Amino acid sequence: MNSERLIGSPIKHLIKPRPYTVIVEGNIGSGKTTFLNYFQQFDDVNVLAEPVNKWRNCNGYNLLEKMYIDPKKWSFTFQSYVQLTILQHHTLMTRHPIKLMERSIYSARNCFVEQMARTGSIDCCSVSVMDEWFKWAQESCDLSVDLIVYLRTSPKVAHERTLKRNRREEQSVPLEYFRDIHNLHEDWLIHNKFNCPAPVLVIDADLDQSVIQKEYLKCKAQIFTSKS
Ligand code: DCP
Repeated sequence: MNSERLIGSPIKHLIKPRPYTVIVEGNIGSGKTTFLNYFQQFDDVNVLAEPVNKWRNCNGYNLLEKMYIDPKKWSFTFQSYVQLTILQHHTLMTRHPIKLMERSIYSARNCFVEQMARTGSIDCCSVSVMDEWFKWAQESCDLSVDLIVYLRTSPKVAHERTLKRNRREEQSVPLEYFRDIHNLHEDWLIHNKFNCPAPVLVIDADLDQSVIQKEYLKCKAQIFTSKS
């Protein structure tokens, strides 16, 4: 999916003009991968799927699994690695005029780290360290985003889809966790409780696959019109 080279230097002034950048957000199981797959067909779009395979294999360690088995012990390690791998996507140079990213450093902080901090899986010292990295990254790199596509689902639908797709690490994640993550997406993208880096396009992602294609078309129109 991502055949282009990761650029080493994060220094802002060395980065060439960036592409029109869209981030795709939504609960676990909301359909981000299906949405991204639809955009693979367009030559103008560089599609960057979430590096979940890296999270399942960091030098042989499955950090995603460790985080779900023992959140207090592993959440900080896991989220630090998420932050690094997502930053690599934010700073990736591309010859494509449009960059479409699954998730962002913003949802990592506002939804997942926030949930972990509130429930005590990450202590406040660790959150401070992550926030310092976040601030440094914002000052040093161009993390601008032009549009956020929010695949909005009800927590129950997201939970059911996740159980159905059967990713081994996620099988015992309770509905309550999906509710927490949903509410934080709502606080961030609908109720403006955290800083929102771009306008938000909301899609009803509870819709069935057969109907949601129409929503994708609307999205495509907005993305291609806005970038030109
Ligand atoms: N995850 C996390 N912290 C993050 C990002 C993701 O704990 N900052 C976890 C939640 C999931 C897994 O990583 O267990 C992948 O989550 P995503 O929602 O990002 O990706 P999905 O594959 O679930 O997306 P979709 O089903 O919408 O395609």
